[in-house]
Amino acid sequence: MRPILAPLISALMLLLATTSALTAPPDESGEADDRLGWWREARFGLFIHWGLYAIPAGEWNGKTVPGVGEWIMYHGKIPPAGYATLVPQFNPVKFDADEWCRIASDAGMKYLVITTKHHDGFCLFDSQHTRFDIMATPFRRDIMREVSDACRRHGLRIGWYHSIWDWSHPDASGERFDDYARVLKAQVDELLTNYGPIDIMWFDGEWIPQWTEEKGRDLYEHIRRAAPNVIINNRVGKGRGGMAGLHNPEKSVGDFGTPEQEIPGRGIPGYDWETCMTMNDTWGFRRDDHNWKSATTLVRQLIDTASKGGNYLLNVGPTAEGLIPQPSVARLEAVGAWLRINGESVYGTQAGPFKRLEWGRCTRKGQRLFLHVFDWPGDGMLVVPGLRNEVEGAQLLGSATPGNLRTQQHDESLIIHLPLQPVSEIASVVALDIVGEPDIAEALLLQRADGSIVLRAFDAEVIGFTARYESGNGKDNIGFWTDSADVVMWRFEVSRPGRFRVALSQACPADTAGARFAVIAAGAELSSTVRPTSGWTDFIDIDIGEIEVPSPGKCELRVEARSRPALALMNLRSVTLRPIESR
Ligand code: FHN
Repeated sequence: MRPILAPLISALMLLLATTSALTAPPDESGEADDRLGWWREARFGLFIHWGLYAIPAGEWNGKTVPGVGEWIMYHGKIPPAGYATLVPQFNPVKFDADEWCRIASDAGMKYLVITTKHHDGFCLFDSQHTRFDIMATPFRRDIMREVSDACRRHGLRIGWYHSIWDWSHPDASGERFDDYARVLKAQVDELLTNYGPIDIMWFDGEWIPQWTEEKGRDLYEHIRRAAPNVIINNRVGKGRGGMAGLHNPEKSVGDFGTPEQEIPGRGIPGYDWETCMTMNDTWGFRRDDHNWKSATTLVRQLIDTASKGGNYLLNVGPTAEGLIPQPSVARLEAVGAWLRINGESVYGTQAGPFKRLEWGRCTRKGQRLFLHVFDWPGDGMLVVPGLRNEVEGAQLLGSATPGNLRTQQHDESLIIHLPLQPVSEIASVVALDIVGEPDIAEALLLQRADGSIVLRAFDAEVIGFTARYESGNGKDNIGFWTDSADVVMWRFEVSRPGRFRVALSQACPADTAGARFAVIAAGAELSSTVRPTSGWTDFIDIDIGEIEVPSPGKCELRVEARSRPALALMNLRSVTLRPIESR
């Protein structure tokens, strides 16, 4: 609880931190590399959403409240006074921080990020700045204290999730938001000061209009000076780009990007990023959510993320008693079992050098490529397309018969002779040692036998920070095209020049359709407008006119916005050039 001196102590802490803010230099990239070193090595962490919302667990006054469990106050339109009735009920007698950390560590996780305060405003730690905290419950134990101590006992790095949006604080939504922002900063100071060295500050709820990039930058620099080694996500500012999950350092502050519930199709090349993912459909516990992803899906998502140079933050939502749900525990055990055999193919790796592998993914560690085979070749011949390097060796991780696998070069590809049975149905890993930097023949986009040229989203290059390739759930397209300055382009080879009809496969809900765009190729420009469809995955083909490609050779086609869309320009699945038979 709050002794009378508490506000004075916090004010002093705040003053000291602010003062130090005036003296320490801003961050230099070298320091960022030092700070992020362990995090880039780690690749895999545990996300924990826990709070009062675990008590109702998706139900209020006998009625099911739709949406994620931690949003029940909002979706259930529960007033703060009604929600506060949960405080005297919060008594997680089965909570055991050491058990949670053991589960995480056995799963192969290297760090943990837990909600210290979610949007509902309830603090799981003893704060001098609110009565709406754990010390007001029958439990009266500081969760952050117990979690941070247990993390250190189990060798886990410690991350604090903290929501900027606060549904309960009286100043967090009105004219006195700046007063609330001072409390927010003071609570961040408590979280950085009271629990020993902390490794990550993971902000969220930044999208509210009262929170600005300027406030985010101020908070980032405040933390940077108060705790130089703490890593801070891009949701401290407005970098999430309209929830697009992309990190755009030219426009926002933060040490890493935070795509959520999806793995960017090409990753976010050149930047640090972490995908956060639920195991079912909710972050906070819901007793009725049994839509669990399989262990195979979770392992392959971890691999997919690492193959694109990202971290994977996998979520659990503990119950009101303080238990991680058994389905989550079972999946984490399976992921840990896979990592005990194949961990070197994830930890400390970088993105692989291939644009696409039909049968799996690739991560890289220096001159060692880790080929994650999801689809085991029936004939035992694994074809690595375009790889021209000399090979020093190839081993199958976890194989009962260790030793080098036979490899051969064939037609600018490498063939690896595998045993007929995989080591793991989830993913078997071939560690391939190559000579020199990866030398991969880029598969040029070629004109088809019928003369057509089909430019697919996966093969596109994107210039910009919002538009990007997305796949899964009915998508195989360029999406999140919220910045009209972004350009989507293809490079391809024309062997039979002539005149072509140009068609786009596009999807765009009516409320944002209608923006103008242009297709530029071979010196010609065709203009058109985005047609409305029933949704982001309802694609239609639209004909936008004719172009002439006068001579054979390399060609480039660009799609550019010519007006600002209401939300996003379109989802673009492909551009097709069909030859017009000369009469
Ligand atoms: O609104 C929150 C949501 O409850 C959850 O915490 C996720 C996890 O990153 N973040 C916000 C939605 O983007």
